[in-house]
Amino acid sequence: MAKLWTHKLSRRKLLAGAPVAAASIPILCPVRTGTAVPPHTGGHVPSDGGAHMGAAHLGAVGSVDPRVNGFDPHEILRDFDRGTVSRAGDRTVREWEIVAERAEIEVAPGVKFAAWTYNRRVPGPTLRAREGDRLRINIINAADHPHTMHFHGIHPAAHDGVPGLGPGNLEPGQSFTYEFDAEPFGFHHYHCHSTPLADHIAKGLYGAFVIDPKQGRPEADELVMVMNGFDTNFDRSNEVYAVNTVAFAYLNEPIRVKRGELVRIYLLNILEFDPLNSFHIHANFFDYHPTGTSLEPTELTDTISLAQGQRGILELRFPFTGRYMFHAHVSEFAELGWMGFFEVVD
Ligand SMILES: [Cu+2]
Repeated sequence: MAKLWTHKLSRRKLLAGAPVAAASIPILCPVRTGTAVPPHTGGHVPSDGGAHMGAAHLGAVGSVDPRVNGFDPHEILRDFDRGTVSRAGDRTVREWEIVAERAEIEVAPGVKFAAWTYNRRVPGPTLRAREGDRLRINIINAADHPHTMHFHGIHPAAHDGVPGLGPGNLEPGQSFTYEFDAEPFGFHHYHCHSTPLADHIAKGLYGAFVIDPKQGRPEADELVMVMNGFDTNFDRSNEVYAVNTVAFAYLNEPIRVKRGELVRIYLLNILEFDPLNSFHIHANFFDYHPTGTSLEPTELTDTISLAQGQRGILELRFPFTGRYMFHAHVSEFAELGWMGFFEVVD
């Protein structure tokens, strides 16, 4: 209990702009006016008590250049990797090459993070198949720690990517081909399962995994949103929160969608160190399909909470043009990077 409180205290310090936190996160700017001191002021209360902080001060000062990271959160949204396709009899076979390797990434302006990655991306590539396809995922461990690739789905134990089963941990330099069928249809994910598990996930070894139903889904503008976070000061709590890694990426540059068009969001919570994450859309509602395993939604809502590893499919249309906010309804996460806008255009 005392340990938990220490974590919370540490993060409160960050929001309060204490010197230790200010040193690690110099740029994140709390949204609430007058309730917290922006860390970039070095912990000094502005003469007006912070009342000058308004909508114009949402988010961070500056932005992350995607060329520095080698990946762009805006491209990740609509980037589906269907693998190299071949046929075996009447079946479709899909193959992917995945390399586990280290990479330094920038998760907020000026905040570097020593990540462990699949294919130098965080999240890793969004793998996409159709129900019943044969899948082969060739992984090479080019990192200096043992890693695995554990898929959510239905498959034999030897291909579950868990230490002690099948090939178990892949040592540096080792490779293995996980092979199984794409089932069940829905929205799933994959992640490293080496231990300590929380660290291997929190360092960035995860990605989204879409299995389309045989009959497909209605045509839509499809977006992948992986809700993640980063422990930048090794206190086992997150200092930066985001969708697709870069804090405030969609606040600085809103996601453009068309008025009246069906938007389908594949939403995954892969956050470590916090038990819950959430998604809230302003001025609209969405149909929610938990785990995407049914074509019928279970709920029409504007807010959904997801525990670690939970995911679902959201479908909505925007009836009006304009700018609509979306963010974690955990306000603290929103203030530390997890908020953005849709820009709805004709
Ligand atoms: Cu690992």
